Amino acid sequence: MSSPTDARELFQRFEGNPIITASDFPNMVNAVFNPGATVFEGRTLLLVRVEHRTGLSSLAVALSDDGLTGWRIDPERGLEPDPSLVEECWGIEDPRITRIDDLYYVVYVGYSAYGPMVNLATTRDFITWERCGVLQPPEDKDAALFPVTFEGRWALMHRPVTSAPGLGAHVWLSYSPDLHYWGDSRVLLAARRGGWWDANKVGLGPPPLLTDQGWLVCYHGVRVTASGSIYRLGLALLDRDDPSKVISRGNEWIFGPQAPYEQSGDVPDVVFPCGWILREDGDTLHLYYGAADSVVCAATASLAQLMSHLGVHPFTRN
Ligand code: BMA
Repeated sequence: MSSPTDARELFQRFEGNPIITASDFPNMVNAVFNPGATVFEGRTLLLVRVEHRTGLSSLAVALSDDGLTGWRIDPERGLEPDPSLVEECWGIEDPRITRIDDLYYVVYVGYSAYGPMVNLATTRDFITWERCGVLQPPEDKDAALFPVTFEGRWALMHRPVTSAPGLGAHVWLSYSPDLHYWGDSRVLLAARRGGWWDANKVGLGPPPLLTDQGWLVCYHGVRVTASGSIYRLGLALLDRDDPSKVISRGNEWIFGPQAPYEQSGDVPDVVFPCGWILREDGDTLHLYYGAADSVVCAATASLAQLMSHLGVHPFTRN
C-alpha cells in the first residue's frame, strides 16, 4: 500500500486534515462527515452531516474563505429533519448540492420509517428551505441532480438497492420533466463483480462535474473483506449531451482510506465524498469527504491529471 502522502497519487490530502471535527461544534455531537459542497457568497460552504448522540443526523453549515482553512460553523444556517415527515423521521444524511444560478438544489438521504430514500429541498441562503418532496422511494441513496436539463428533462443519478441476494447495488440514471415524476430509468454504472475493487456495490459521490470532455463522475466502490468493507473512489466520464452514454470508466480506484483518520473511527476504512469544487483556475479540484464516518477532510487534485488518467485507463465492464 502506498503512503497517504505519496506524490504519485492523483488526490493529495490537505495537510491540515481533518478540517472539521465534532469538537468544532458548540453542542456535544457524535460525528461530522459526508459534506456536500458549493460556493456561497464567494466562500466555500460545506453542508455537513452531523450525527447527534441520538444516532440521528441533521445538516450543518461550515464556511471558509479559501476552502481549506479557517472553517466556521454558522449556527443560523443548516437543515434539521422534520420529525413530522415520515420520509425523514430518522434524520437526514449525505447531501449533494447542485447550484443553478443562485438557487441551491440539495438532494439528501431521508432516513424514513421505510428505509433510506432520496429527497429534495431548495434554498437560496441555507436558512430558508423549500422541501420539494420525494425523488426516489426506499431503498435509494447517493443521488444528485445535473445542473442542466437534457432535452427539457432533469436528470438524476441515484443508487437503488434490490433485496434479491447477490445482484448488487448500481448507479442509475432517471429523468423528470418537473422534478416530481421520474422515469426512463436505466443502469448507468454497474458494480463490477468478482475480485474488482468496485464489485457488488457502487454509489455516486459528488454531483457530476461538466468538463470540456463530458461529465466527470466520482463514485465510491465497496469491497467486502474478512475485516469489513473498504470504501474507495473511482472515476467515469459521461457524454456531455447524453449522460446515459458512459464514455470511459477507470479500472483502478484513485483514492482510498490510507491516513489514520480514514482507517479508524466509527466506521473504519471509509472515504465518502459528497462534494467537490473546481476552483477559478479551472484545474484545481477540491474534494470534500467524510473519513471513517467521523470527521470531514479535504483533498486536492488537478482536473487535467484526472482526465488524462481516464484517457489511459480503458473501460472494462466486469
Ligand atoms: C453508506 C452511507 C454513508 C456512510 C457509508 C459508510 O451506506 O450510509 O453515509 O458513510 O455507508 O458507513
